Amino acid sequence: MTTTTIETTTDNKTQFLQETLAGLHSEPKFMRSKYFYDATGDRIFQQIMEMEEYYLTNAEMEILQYQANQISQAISADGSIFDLIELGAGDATKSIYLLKSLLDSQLEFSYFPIDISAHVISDLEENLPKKLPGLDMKGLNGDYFNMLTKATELSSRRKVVLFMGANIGNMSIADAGKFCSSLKKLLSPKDLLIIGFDLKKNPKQILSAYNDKGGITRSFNLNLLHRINKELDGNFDLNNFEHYASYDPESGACKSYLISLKKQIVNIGQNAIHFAENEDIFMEISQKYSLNDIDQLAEKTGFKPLQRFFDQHQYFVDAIWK
Ligand code: AVJ
Repeated sequence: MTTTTIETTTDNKTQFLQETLAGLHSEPKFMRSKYFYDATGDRIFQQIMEMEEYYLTNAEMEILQYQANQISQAISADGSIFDLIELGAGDATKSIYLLKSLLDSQLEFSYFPIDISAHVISDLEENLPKKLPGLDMKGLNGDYFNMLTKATELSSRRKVVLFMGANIGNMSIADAGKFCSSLKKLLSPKDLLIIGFDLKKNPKQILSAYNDKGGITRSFNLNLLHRINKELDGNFDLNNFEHYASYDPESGACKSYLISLKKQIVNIGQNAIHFAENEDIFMEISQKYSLNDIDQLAEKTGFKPLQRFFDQHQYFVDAIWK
């Protein structure tokens, strides 16, 4: 079933425009962080993952490197035939360890990586089969739920859903609850969810991961303005906006903003957006969890926590829910 076609939702651009305008006409203003990932955004995110301050990647990498076999055993406990569906697959550097272990265990599965970035999906389709001979895969480009529904149409085997990389962190706790409930409704009782959370820890460590000295996170945020200029005929002056990150240890919410440095009007096509001096655009949440928060999320969304896997510092956890 290895193919090179990419399933893309139509009207991506119309949706990008509508969601952007809706956010910028709201009070307070916001943008959707899923739009960070154009080709440039993908590249900057790679740089973020290599930053000294961004501890998340190494932590989850360590989990996959050393515990892939245990995770693989947990997956196959209910049978050796299944589909592995990965939400927000990225470059799959972490999942490769798990995929290797599953292939080595002679399990019968297809891999469906889903990503919002078309570029990411075409790279995966090009490179993964070379790295993992014998892997049966099909990449799906689009929103999680559209593509998850598509994957369930393509196959009716038991599903193992991978949602790693702390991607759940890009939702508020309330939205994460809605997301997990909807996901649970799409799944059958034997299906599994493997979900990665960044854990609450020293607030300074968290804040510096999103406010790095080199200004990479700053350019990651500003790149969305650049993307709007390019793709939606906008005229943001990037010099007139400043990156601001905050972390609240009580709620675990790490948030980033762009602050308008002056009163200004920005045009997006025919639409005029007014900014007051020091007005903020909420760009992204990276929610941090305690172990208790995680169990509560599972419980209120109908999942049963089965197992969890930590890195040596307990910065991060990959939890298996049924
Ligand atoms: C890809 C959502 C896990 O929130 O840590 C990194 C994205 N944004 N630095 C995160 C991100 C700024 C990242 N996730």
